Amino acid sequence: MAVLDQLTSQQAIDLENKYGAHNYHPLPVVLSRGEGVHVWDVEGKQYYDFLSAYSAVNQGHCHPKIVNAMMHQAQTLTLTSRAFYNDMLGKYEKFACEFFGFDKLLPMNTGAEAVETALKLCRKWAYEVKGIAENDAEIIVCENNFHGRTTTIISFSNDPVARKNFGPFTDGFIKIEYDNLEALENALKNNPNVGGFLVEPIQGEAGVYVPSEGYLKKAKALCETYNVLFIADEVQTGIARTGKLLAVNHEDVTPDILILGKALSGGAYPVSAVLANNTIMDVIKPGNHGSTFGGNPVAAAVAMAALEVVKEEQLSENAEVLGQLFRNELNTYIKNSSIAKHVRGKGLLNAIVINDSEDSDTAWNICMALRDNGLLAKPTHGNIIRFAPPLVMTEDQLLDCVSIIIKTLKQFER
Ligand code: IF1
Repeated sequence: MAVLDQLTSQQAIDLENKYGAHNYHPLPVVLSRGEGVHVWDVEGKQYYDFLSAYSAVNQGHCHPKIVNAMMHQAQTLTLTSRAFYNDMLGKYEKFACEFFGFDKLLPMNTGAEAVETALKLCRKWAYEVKGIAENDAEIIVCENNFHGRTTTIISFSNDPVARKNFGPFTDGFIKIEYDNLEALENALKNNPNVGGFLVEPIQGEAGVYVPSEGYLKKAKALCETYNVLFIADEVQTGIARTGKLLAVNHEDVTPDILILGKALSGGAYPVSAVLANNTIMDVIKPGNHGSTFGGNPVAAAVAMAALEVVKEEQLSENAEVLGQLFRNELNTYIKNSSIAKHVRGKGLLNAIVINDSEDSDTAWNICMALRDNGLLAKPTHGNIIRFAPPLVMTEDQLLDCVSIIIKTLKQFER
């Protein structure tokens, strides 16, 4: 079969099953085109995308401004490595530092790489600025976190499926309950060697857990009191997803280290970044850290275009308004529903809790029915379905999706 022959959905699935590692269990739908809030399968059926590639496609699929920037740079200069300078990286670094309000940016490619970078940066700052004895630095993390899939990151995960048989693990992490300031203060008080606190402003994969009002602000204040770096992982919550440019903006919190990924490129290209001010970032010297593709010209061009779209199309404001509408509409339905228990979220990062046990396949079956009804979503854990459409959605499209979701949920009412 010539590789470019048009496959049927089943043929595409069979090829992945036969030749691809089975590290995912995708919903059985085979997509071949995306534009804005829509994707199409190989048979030509149209869907609303309510996952946005886990909040990487905030700007909508194949946004013309982003694609044009990528195409232009791809025909000009794709990669120099950091062995030499190029004419795009400095422009991008300046643009992004001014966009988010930091002195410096360290460019990487995936979210996990950016998280690893932030951990290394925090540790180096802990030894060279805070004065913790080398190899004694601790970083506080939260139970039920998700920060990526590298060995160090899963070392502080409590997801058995993500950890089993991948040991031995990396030391130097203290786990505390999410959204618990007393736990944070105790950890800070009882551990003099803490260099940083790594936290998701909203725990996405855990099930879109929005912390109590004021949690982030008070957590940052505690970190200041104990001279510990507040590290915000905004890979999923950033880039306008929660109704502000960054989720920490809801509480006017400025992190010491900011981690970005996913929609930093609008889903067009792997782009991630770590931002910090000079007192922190200047501990990094030549040879300390890097990557072949980190800061490549295509990534620079794509990220600048993706961030311009956020501003030009007022995606934060749109996410805020449509998010409120989504939760209001779903809450009205949930009042009389036997299948949906709860809707929660911020901006257009939301989730519905299904009235069934965590190990039931009801949430999966609902997502299969949503697919049949023309909307794509996927459960996070067990009985929780995440709903995260592209932020370019219109009110009419959102209301159309709400009616599809409610119509589908009603099919499961007992
Ligand atoms: C998968 C969800 C999971 C992230 C946060 C870092 C990363 C992610 C807050 C790492 C990545 C992705 C990874 C993908 C599914 C998805 C995800 F929460 F977004 F749904 F798994 F939890 N920090 N999240 O959410 O970024 O290296 O992937 O670029 O691994 O299954 P990455």
